Amino acid sequence: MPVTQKDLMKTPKKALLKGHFACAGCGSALAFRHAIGSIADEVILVVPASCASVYQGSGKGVAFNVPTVNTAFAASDAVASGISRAMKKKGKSNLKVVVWGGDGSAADIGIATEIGACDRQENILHVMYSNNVYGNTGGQRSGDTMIGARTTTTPEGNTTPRKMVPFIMMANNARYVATASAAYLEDFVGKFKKALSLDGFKFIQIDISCPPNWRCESAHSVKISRLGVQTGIWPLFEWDRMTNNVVLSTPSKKYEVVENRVPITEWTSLQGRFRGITEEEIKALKTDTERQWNFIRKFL
Ligand SMILES: Cc1ncc(C[n+]2csc(CCOP(=O)(O)OP(=O)(O)O)c2C)c(N)n1
Ligand code: SF4
Ligand SMILES: [Mg+2]
Repeated sequence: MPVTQKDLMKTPKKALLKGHFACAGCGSALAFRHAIGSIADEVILVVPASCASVYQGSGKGVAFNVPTVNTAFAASDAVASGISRAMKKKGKSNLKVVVWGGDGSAADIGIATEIGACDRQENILHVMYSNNVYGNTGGQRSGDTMIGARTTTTPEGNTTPRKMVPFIMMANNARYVATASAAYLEDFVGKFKKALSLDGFKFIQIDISCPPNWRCESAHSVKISRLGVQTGIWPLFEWDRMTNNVVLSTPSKKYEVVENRVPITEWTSLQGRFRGITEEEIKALKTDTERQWNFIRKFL
C-alpha cells in the first residue's frame, strides 16, 4: 500500500531524538527520521564511518533511539550479515537489519563487502544515502560525485562519470534495488518498507542534499533534491530480480522524456559546488545523465 503524507506525520516512534548533530537541512537526517522511525521497534542498525556516525550524537545525549552498531568503513555489510544470521538462529527473524551509510562506503571503500553480502544473499537492507562526497571528512570526491562538481579534491570540477551503484547491485543479483529522493519521502518510505518485506539482499540509494558540501542554503535542501528528479539527474525507479523489470516511480515518469525536464542549470545554480561550471561540463553532465536513463530503458 502506498505511503501517504499522513502516514509520514504519524511515524510511530521517534528514531532520531532532539540534540542530534546533523547540519540544518541535512537530507540524510530527514530521511532517517521517517524511514527508521517507521520500523523503530524492529530494527538493528549498522552504521559505517560517515556523517551518520557523527549525527547520532554521543555519550548520554545519543540521538539514535534504536539499537545501533558502528562499524569500520568497509565492514558494515559483513557485520550486518553476522547480526542477521545470529538473529535468525535466535528465532528473531522479525528484526530487520539495516545498513545506513554514505556513498563513500557504498560506492568505494565498502563495495567489496557489500557485493559479498549480496552474493551470499544475506537478509539485509543497505541504504546508501548519497551526498556525492566524503562529507564527514571535509567533502572529498567519491565515486558517486557528479561531473562538474567542485569538491575539496576536485577544485576545478570533477571530470569522471558517476559510478552507478544501483546498477552494480542489479548486476550482482540483489533481490531488490531502488533509487529514492529526500524530496519524495512517501516514495522512499514505501520502497523502504517493500524492501524489508522481501528476503535476501536489498539495496536503496537515496539522493540527499548536504548544505555544507553542496554549498547551498539549508532552506533550499528539499527544493534542490526535487529539482534533482525534475531535471532527470536522479531517476527514481525500482527493480525486482524476480521480474527483471525496472518500474519508473511516479515522480520520475514524466522526466523520461528529455523535453519535459527542467533545465539542469536551475539545479546547478542553487549550489555553490557548481559555481563556475562551464558549458562543456554541463554538456558532459547531461550526457552522463542520459547514460543512466539509457541503462534504465533496457529494463523497462
Ligand atoms: C578505511 C577508512 N578510511 C577513511 C576513513 C575516514 N573517514 C571517516 S568517515 C569518511 C567519509 C565518509 O563518506 P561517506 O561514506 O560518503 O559518508 P558521509 O560522510 O558523506 O556521510 C572518511 C573518509 C575511515 N574512517 N576509514
Ligand atoms: S555534512 Fe551533509 S550529510 Fe553530513 S550531517 Fe551535514 S548536511 Fe548531513
Ligand atoms: Mg557521502
